[in-house]
Amino acid sequence: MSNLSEQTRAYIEKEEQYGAHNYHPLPVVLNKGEGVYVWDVDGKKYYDFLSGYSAVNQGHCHPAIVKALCDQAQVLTLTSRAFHSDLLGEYSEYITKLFGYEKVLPMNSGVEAVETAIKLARRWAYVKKGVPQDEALVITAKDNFHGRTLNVISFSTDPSAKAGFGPFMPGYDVVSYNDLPALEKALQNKNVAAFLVEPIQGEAGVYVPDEGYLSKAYELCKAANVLFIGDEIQTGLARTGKMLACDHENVRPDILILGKALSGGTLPISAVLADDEIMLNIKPGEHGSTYGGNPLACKVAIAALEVLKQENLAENAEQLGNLFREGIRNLNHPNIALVRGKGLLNAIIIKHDDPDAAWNLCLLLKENGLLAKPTHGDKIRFAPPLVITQAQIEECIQIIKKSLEQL
Ligand code: IF1
Repeated sequence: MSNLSEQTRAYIEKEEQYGAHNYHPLPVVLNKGEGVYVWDVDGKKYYDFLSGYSAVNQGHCHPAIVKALCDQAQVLTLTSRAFHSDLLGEYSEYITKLFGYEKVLPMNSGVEAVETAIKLARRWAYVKKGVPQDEALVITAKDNFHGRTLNVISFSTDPSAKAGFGPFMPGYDVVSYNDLPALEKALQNKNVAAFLVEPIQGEAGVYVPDEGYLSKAYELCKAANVLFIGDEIQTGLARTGKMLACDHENVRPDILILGKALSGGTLPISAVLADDEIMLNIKPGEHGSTYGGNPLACKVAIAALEVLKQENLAENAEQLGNLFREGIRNLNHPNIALVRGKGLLNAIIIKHDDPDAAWNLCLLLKENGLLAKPTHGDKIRFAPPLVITQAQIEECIQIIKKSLEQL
């Protein structure tokens, strides 16, 4: 904290004094965001290469999304589902037609949507597959990240997300990611309801599975009468160069989970999409949430999805992602072990004998005007808003180059 301005230090100290210490943020205090940029309280401008963990795909404070938020906020924000609203039907039709499903169940945070998907899969297993009550199994992948509720961390393999929070929920089987034989073996259990998987593992350091893994995994699930649940909370909504990461392999998840950029970073909005055969096993009064499907969220989500389409953000992510990975590889820098990713979801694996190298590089990047954060030690995720331009990507590669030279 040595080279921080007085006011930055004051903000951080107040947050530490009165706020839980459940994060270790980079020492920067932001007070403005616009497009690919954020500013700190000292007026310094940065490229945002985290994008709110991929919630700000459309860019900070996108005018069309903010307009939808502000307009609807003056009219009606919440009815609860005890009554109908004029927007839930419109939004439900819009999003189900956009992604090609029969029904949507609206929730708020990503993990709530993951919980909802698991409940739908278990209920389908009991009602449609004939799995004995309370014996449904969900298979997940090692190094998964699907959120932080007690049920979801029950199948985490990351001690920092799980240790010290037991007891945990039963009913899960974990197989190594990108490992079809392991999945095939686990699918032999007749009580398996679903396979829950991230098309690319984000928190694990942008782990891209082999070409064909997702489509083969889907086929294995179908052969075993098991639902394929795609968690696209981070990889979805144009981030990886397609509307959904599963689109790269033409896989249509039986249950699709969306979140984060569904609101363009304005408020928590998540959604679970499935066909009637799966969705209608939950009857009225058997699942819900106070804010799920609120009219404000419906209006904002339509605007956020419209922006993705109208601004061709998936195509932009595809092109600029290739440019980014090529530019980083061409640095041929000794401290870069590799760069991997798809579209504008990328990570650089740092090779350095100093265990804090990734963190120190992020501090240098900050000094040089680019905000990024390490994930799991030696990996740095680079995920700018998808509205970034080629010139800006090229400038950021130079910032990364300069920072590496200062490391
Ligand atoms: C944190 C990163 C982590 C997610 C996927 C569900 C959720 C997430 C694939 C839950 C949330 C966030 C949570 C945040 C850090 C960030 C994250 F990968 F995106 F960087 F942790 F892995 N499925 N990811 O990525 O959604 O309930 O948070 O809305 O918890 O530290 P949520």
